[in-house]
Amino acid sequence: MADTIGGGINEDGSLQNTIVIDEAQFSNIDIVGLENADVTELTINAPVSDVELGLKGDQDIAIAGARIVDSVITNEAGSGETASVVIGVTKAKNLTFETSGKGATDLSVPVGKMTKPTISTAKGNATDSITFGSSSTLKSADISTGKGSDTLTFNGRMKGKTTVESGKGNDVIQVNRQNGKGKLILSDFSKKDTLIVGNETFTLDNVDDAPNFIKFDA
Ligand SMILES: [Ca+2]
Repeated sequence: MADTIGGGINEDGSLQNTIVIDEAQFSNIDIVGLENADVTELTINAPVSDVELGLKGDQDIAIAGARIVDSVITNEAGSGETASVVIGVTKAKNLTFETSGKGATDLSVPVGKMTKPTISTAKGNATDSITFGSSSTLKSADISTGKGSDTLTFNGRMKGKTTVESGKGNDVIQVNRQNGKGKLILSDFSKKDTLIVGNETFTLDNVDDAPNFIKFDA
């Protein structure tokens, strides 16, 4: 039986994020700052699965600790708002990040492994930022960021095949990856987009010179 935590209104009128978790796993998560705080901090004490987080855009969320599997984070923030989430768990497997509202996404994975995530931000003009830090390992991601000028940063180890559909807008894709044999596929790289690899900058004009672990076909 799943329980919903949060979802209320703080004293300042801001909306609380929501957490849906099976009762049997409840003791595996410590939750701090769900009420009347700027950041909701989740500490995963023991692996959890099928957790659902709803981000309202008023409170940031930071997740640390042990493994999370088959979980869903939904950006429910409204237009003009930004849902910020930091995921720094040991391993996040089969994470789905989806966006039901028109709000922007600021997603950061500073450390830990993220395997087979599906990340999709608002289809509208929201400006999204997705960052994988130098101590992270990303494997086989599927990312789409819609319209708006989005920034995607891959500074960690990359494995498998990661596909990015950055949509319309002046998108910037920065790659400073550590070792790893992964491929990065920029399926809709257009003349408005910029690819930065190390200290080299590529546009559609010179994209043939980009390192060959980066592909431009769907
Ligand atoms: Ca875009």
